Amino acid sequence: MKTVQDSNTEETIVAIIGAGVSGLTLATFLQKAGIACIVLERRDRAYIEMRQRAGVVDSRAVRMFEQWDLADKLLAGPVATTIDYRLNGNGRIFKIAGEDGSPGRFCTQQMLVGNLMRELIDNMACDVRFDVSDVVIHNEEGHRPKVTYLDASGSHELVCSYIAGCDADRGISRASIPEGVLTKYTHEFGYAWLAALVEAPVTENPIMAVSDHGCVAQLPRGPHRSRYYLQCSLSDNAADWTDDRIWNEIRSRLNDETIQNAIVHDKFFVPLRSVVYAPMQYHNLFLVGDAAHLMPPTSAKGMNLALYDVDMLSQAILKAVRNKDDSALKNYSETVLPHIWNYQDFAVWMTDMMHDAGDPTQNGTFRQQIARARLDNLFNSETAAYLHSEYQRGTN
Ligand code: RFL
Repeated sequence: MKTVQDSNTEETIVAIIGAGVSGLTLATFLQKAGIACIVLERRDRAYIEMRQRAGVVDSRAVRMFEQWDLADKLLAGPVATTIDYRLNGNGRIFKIAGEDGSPGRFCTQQMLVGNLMRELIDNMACDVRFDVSDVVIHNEEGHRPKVTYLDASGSHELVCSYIAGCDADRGISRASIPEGVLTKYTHEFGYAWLAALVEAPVTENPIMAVSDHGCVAQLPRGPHRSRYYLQCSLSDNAADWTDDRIWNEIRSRLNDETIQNAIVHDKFFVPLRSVVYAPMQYHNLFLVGDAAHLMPPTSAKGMNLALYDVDMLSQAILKAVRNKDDSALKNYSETVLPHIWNYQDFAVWMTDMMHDAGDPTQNGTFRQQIARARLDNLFNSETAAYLHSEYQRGTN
């Protein structure tokens, strides 16, 4: 698939920076379509296979994998189509409406990434290069793009037609774009989530709970594990949150003294913020996933939006390579951004509702009552419930 020009210079069609969920998915689609690509990743394979994050591939993304005939290879079984929205311990089960044959699937990001690696590297023999460093993008107008990097054997140069920046928020792709080209839009919510992976499954429905002591969520992470998220202060750190405190807060916020302590496998803090960079392209570099936008985990959409970008970019590259028509590539950013903003709106709506409705010391009792009215609406209005379901499915 690649042409070797000399020992250190090679040629490919798409250079992909980053072997996270977006880089691996893009490479899998391109490889399946017969378009040469090389993936450059700074970490080793074992590290990437261990990294735990998201849990649900939404209906829209499932449909995308089905269209590529990859859903059964990559994804696990159907996910719960219910959410237990609790207010001070009183639960109401929200049923996600309008499933149309492609329900969301349970698949932790770790499982998806592991399955993508097996398919891409072990079955399709795609060229994924781990442990690279000093990746530099050369993307000047009028020149063929190229990427230079180092590995244990020395320095290398990849000449290509397109570069996909799939290296997330702290990668080099977005940073390679000259100052003044991108606009950064950002919103800080003013609090953080403590994420704790525990050895206890979700017993009935995934839980999103509002309480006077702050928000708590329990989401499935396999048959024996779940991830709890607890609203906390931006200044908190791991030493403030012993395992005992985590379980006491869970019992208090869910108003359920029967919950037993279980092993806490890991815990980390996520500041809740929304970020969008626009445009998502510069000459022949295209930003994908977290390199272009960050979502608060309340929305459970970060990975799903990364998959949306991959869907749009892979189709645009196919059109450019197969039909010599680069119109979709030129419009990549304009095509993708309305969807991203739509889901940022959902994320802000969801985050404000789940946090304002609880602890009033954050935003006051007026916003608390408004947020509780929003929550009630999901159960009192079919229209509100349907819109919420569309967002959960990723289909609007
Ligand atoms: P990734 O998955 O972080 O992959 C980026 C890859 O780029 C590599 N890299 C480089 N490689 C070469 N050279 C460089 N200079 C490089 N710099 C970086 C990195 O090593 C890495 O392998 O980004 P990608 O592909 O854009 O995917 C985005 C998703 O990972 C992210 O949006 C989700 O994890 C967000 N997210 C969730 N999304 C959901 O859809 N549902 C969820 O329930 C959900 N929960 C979460 C989340 C993210 C969380 N954290 C840790 C921020 C829960 C949490 C706690």
